[in-house]
Amino acid sequence: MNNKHTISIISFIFLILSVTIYSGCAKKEDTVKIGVAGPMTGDQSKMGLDIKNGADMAVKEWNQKGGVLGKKIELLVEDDQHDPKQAVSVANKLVNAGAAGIIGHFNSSTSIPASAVYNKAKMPMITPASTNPQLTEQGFTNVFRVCGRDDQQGLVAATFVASVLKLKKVAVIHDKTTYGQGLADEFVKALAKRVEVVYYNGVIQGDKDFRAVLTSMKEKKPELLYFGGIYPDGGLLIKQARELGITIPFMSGDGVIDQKFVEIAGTASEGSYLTFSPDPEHIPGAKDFLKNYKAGYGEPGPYSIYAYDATNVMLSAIETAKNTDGPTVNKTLHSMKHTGALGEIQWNEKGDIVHSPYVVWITKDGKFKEHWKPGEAGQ
Ligand code: ABU
Repeated sequence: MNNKHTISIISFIFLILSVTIYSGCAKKEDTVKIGVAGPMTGDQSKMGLDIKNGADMAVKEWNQKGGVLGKKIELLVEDDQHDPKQAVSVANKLVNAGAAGIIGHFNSSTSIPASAVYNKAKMPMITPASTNPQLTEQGFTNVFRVCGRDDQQGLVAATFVASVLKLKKVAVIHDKTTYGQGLADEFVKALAKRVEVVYYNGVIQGDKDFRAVLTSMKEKKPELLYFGGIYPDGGLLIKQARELGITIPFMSGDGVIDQKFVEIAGTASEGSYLTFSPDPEHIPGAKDFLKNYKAGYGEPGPYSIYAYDATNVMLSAIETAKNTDGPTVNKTLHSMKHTGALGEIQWNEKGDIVHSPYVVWITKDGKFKEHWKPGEAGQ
């Protein structure tokens, strides 16, 4: 090969490298990508879409003010179909797409396996809704939640049953999922033998007929039915219980508190006790969120505001860190005190919020109303 040829080949390689490096940089610098993942289709899609809308609203507000780090923010929406395997696939997709952070997932059974993928990539993850304690017990420095935990939620439910309702015998049914069974077990643990569990059983999530389980439960004469699971099954369970003449109170957690529960159960939803955080309608800082969300997306679901706060705190951390480097943003999140629509967000070393938020709500005239909070009379 003569010198002329060598120079031409080197020039060609240099040109290709320059184009590749330039186009790579240009692509990377276009936008800051934030992922949002949850069940966007299927029977739990109401929750996934609520979360997507909350994140979307926050991103739009940031973009109207110029974005973050001088770039527009792009929301990457992924559907995990509340399936753990699909969640891992979605997590890999978001990592490969170069997302700077993830808002999600909804289900603890998807957040936990997906968190391992994000952890490997050192990508910050803030779940608005996954309450199973295990998520933040893995020692991951990139995992955060803006909701509470099921050990806190189970304790509030158990205190209410034992000290306010003063019951002696309860039945516990769960949906065999990480969240549903986990919450049911936390409730049983927190009863601490003050109340006898006369019936304990699991059902298959998505089943349409719970009559056999309810009939065997009825024979044990419990004074309350506690359910660990999500609204599609919770709604059907209490509807069929009432059809079988079971009149005892029904109690469940944050996976059930949605208008879809009322739609499915109808009048059987009346009087249901549900644990969740306090009503944003009574939180002054939530006023603008509620007004703007209703104007843009309709009535907010229980976790819309959590997704909004999670997205805002993620973007604030990126802005404070002055870059999208995962470890730097994770460190920033750990040291942040952020005032969100729901109030102050501050995390402990595990990534759990410092204050437990749970109160007991009741279903009345097809709506949810705050009913009792720890510390009130009756304990
Ligand atoms: N916490 C409500 C349901 C979502 C989950 O933790 O699975």
